Amino acid sequence: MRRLLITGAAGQLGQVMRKRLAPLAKTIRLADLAPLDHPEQNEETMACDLSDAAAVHEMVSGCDGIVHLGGVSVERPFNQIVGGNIVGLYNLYEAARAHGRPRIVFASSNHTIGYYPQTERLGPDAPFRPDGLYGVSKCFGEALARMYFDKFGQETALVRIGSCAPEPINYRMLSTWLSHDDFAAMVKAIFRAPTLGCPVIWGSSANDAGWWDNSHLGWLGWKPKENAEPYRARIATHTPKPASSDPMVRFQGGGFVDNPIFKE
Ligand code: NAI
Ligand code: 15L
Repeated sequence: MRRLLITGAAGQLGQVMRKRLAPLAKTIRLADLAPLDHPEQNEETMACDLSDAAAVHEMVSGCDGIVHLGGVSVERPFNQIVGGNIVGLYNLYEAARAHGRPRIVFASSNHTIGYYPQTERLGPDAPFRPDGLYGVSKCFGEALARMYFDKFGQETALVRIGSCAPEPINYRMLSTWLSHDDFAAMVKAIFRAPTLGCPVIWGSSANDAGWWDNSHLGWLGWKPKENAEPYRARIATHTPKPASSDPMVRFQGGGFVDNPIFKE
């Protein structure tokens, strides 16, 4: 690619991915509402609020691919979620439609299905069971992406990320962990694929205790390499085992199911 856009580039995953994805494009365009670190030689930065349609059009213009990490990433009052995750998604897809339909990696979330019990194994067609307004906003994003694919051929990978972190630090993450390297390898495979469509991709490493079935993705050529299991002993040493009634060991979305509907 000539130019790859990473939104939410100032965030946790943005900071990790900007270096790992550098080989994908001559120029990496980093965009965020929050201040961005000084750009490297292969990078350019752009301040952009996703809720501002004109700014989003400018951000997307000239890009051949988009890794969309921007937006509210945890449970918040609805009026805080709506700008980035609802209006922002619409702005992004309208801008992509106007600028040659660059392939999009959409950072969706396990919180689209958070109310499933941890005893269930899920494939890509499991109905949504969001565990809060944040999860609902990601369901909206997935539905919007799907509609733009069916109507306009806009390709998107709907990546339902579990817990993308340097290492798993609690019992739930033995199932949900996605290593940074596995995430970067997935994104590279998504951009390498000759055709993509609009698949759901479960964003987890090859965890022995995983809940999600990616067997529909043989064509993608992505095989996660890491596994949370070797961290089990360390977690057992440092973390008391939660009671069987604790949402952290009952629901796939963990503690998010306990969130109230936050008000401003
Ligand atoms: P983060 O909260 O650290 O980063 C999100 C970034 O988006 C922030 O830098 C923020 O300034 C920016 N942002 C928020 N509202 C914006 C707006 N209106 N306009 C422009 N930028 C805005 O989140 P993190 O952990 O880096 O996650 C990245 C993406 O991946 C998020 O969309 C999140 O929902 C998703 N995700 C992350 C998971 C994880 O384990 N880190 C798990 C599941 C999904
Ligand atoms: C998410 O969707 C959040 O963005 C992230 O901060 C974690 O809470 C993650 O899910 C998780 O479920 O561990």
